[in-house]
Amino acid sequence: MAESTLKQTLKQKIEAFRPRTQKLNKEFGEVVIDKVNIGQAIGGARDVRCLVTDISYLDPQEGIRFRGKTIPETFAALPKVPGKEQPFVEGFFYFLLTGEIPTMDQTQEIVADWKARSAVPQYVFDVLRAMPRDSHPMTMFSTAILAMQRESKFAKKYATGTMKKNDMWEPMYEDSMDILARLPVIGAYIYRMKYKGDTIIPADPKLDWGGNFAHMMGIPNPYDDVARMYFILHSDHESGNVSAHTTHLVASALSDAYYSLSAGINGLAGPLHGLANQEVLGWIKQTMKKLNNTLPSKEQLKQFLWDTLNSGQVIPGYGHAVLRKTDPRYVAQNEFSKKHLPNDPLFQLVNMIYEVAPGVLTEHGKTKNPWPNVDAHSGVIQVHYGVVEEDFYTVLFGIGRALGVLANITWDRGLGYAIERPKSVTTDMLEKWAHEGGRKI
Ligand code: CMX
Repeated sequence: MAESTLKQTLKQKIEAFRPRTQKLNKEFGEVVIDKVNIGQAIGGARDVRCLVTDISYLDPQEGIRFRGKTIPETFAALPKVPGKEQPFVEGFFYFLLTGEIPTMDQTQEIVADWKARSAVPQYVFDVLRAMPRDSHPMTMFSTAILAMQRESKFAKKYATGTMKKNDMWEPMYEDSMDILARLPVIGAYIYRMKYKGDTIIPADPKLDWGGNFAHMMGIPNPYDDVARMYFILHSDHESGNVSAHTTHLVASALSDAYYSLSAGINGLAGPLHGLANQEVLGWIKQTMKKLNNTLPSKEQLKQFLWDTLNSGQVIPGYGHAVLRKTDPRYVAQNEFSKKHLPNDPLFQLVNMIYEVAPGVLTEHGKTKNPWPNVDAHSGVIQVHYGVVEEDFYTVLFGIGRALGVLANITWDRGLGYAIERPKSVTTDMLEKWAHEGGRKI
């Protein structure tokens, strides 16, 4: 296949960018941009500026910007699927990789490219079938990605011993494109095998990536637009979150994209990260069940929130390690719901929680951010369109997140980022420095 516009553009961008990174590293490596305190060493490296990405940036007040654009600006700028409200995910990936909004022709090139790469090897399905049917869908999803590692073009090229450092991004890009092309097929396969009586729906070659996912899930439109919106919103959140950082960390050892993404997906499966969307819906259902499936009053809701906190659990979907206001990804889903499902009782309940929970969390006094994150909203839209199996929701997050983390590790290799290796210290050392008022260098 001739080299695509995306790959040529990416090549030019990486080569033009590389001298900037090399100059910073060689000539300005000693310039201090931060210092680390004991709280940060123990407390998950919060606010330590030691990762670099130009693909997205998370401002605590404003929320995420993809390549400098806010969520509404991104959605407005990208080429739309004809006759649909939402943009092509394929065009969004071009934008993530290059920082340029693609033309319709450039977008269609990736649509065709991903279709050509989308065949999942049979052994991957065989592996999934060998797993107990009640395995968590995230375990199946991560396993499928890891099982496919045998296909890695990076690993094969590396094994020849002829690959130069500056050329490593190319097979990383090829692996990333292969994986992305196949993820909707794998996700929908897991869904249909596990929840829909093993009735698998083959892809429709006429459809785009998001449209095909909806089709293979067996969910009627406008679920195609839900899928496109959902994948774009969940794609990237700069590089310090668990799934992005894990993917980057593993890739820094020159592990290929399959190893790296599978590891990142395992991080996403944690309840403090991506699994929160499943937990939110479980919490909402429990609340409704206690009231014989009627909507609670605000007072009842307040009590349920306190009961959750008093039992030592977190309120899922609320709080964030960086954000200090309502997540714009929550807002985008809320706008969509106002338009498409305004009378849905679960949507009304989500809005009611938004009215009550920030006050309860503020009174509770622990969290630094009492506002909702992306996960507080996503399940409700899924239920509305018929995806009622909440343990599947994090797989949807994972398909979207792959776009961001794979774009990031392609650039990691393009710029030759080093193997990650922070330094640890002992508790004795921390206690000594604490008494001395700091580490004397
Ligand atoms: N409910 C109750 N307590 C909360 C809370 C919440 N939603 N959010 C934070 N807290 C608590 C923390 O557990 C912590 O308590 P301890 O001091 O007892 O350990 C305290 O408030 C301070 O935490 P923080 O600095 O505000 O938040 P962190 O950066 O430590 O954690 C996060 C961030 C997201 C893990 C946390 O807010 C949380 O657990 N939220 C609920 C789970 C969730 O929605 N996760 C999804 C996040 C988005 C995503 O990655 O998908």
